[in-house]
Amino acid sequence: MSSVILKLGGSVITKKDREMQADFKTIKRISREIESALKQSPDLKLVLVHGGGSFGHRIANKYNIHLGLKSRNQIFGFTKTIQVMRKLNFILVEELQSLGLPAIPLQPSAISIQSGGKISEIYTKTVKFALDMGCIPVLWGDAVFDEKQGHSILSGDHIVAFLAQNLNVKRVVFGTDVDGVFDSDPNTNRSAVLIRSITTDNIEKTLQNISGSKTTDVTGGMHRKILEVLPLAQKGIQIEIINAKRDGYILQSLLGKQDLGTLIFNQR
Ligand code: IP8
Repeated sequence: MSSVILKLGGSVITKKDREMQADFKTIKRISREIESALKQSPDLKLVLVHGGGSFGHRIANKYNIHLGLKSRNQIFGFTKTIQVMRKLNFILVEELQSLGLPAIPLQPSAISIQSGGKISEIYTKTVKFALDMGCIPVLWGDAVFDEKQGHSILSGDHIVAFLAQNLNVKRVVFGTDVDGVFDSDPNTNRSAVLIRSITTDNIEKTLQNISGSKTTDVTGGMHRKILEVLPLAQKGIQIEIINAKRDGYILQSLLGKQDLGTLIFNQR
């Protein structure tokens, strides 16, 4: 049985414009949708990964954690970034567990090492054990030790890409706060059109039209997300980008519906 990785964007589960505020309403709704999907499809093996939103990004940015350790005061910022991410994760895991779901937090900074901002290692054995036992492993974008630069940021998207390559995964769903990938910026262009499917053949052309995220985001936006998942799509893993702010989309997506946002897949 293959697993599905669901990434919950930081902009979905936090109020991105307010420092360290979780979006409790959305977290509750999404947790219920996950519960409902697992009831209807009990064999579904689910891995959750979430982003930093207004918890991790601001503090990581303030202390330049992504640029590596250059001065002593960054050490506190490094530990603080890890702590605020644990707080956000705690809120999500508490909510899932309150519904009886066996969600288990697997702290990325404790099981990963990077080198120059790129993953050297994530100890995936723990994730596999958790899945085999019937748990829902929950990981998140985190500040991590880096063998070249002391510390760096491991984004949730990088975790997703790594896990998808190292576990038996057929589908990856990105729950974001937009409907999918547009042919131009929908915030500035009212006639922007949602691209329903991107194949590995037309991906480069599509990328030329997408700009990075505008809010404080030390790990980039949609552009980077697509580049990130390209090797996965090339390996035959189906990627879906959906709007997790829309009621029922996470549920429908987990149950296999594929026309909710943008689909990225290998045509060959
Ligand atoms: O929001 C980054 O994770 P992302 C998390 O998935 C931190 O890019 C700590 C900034």
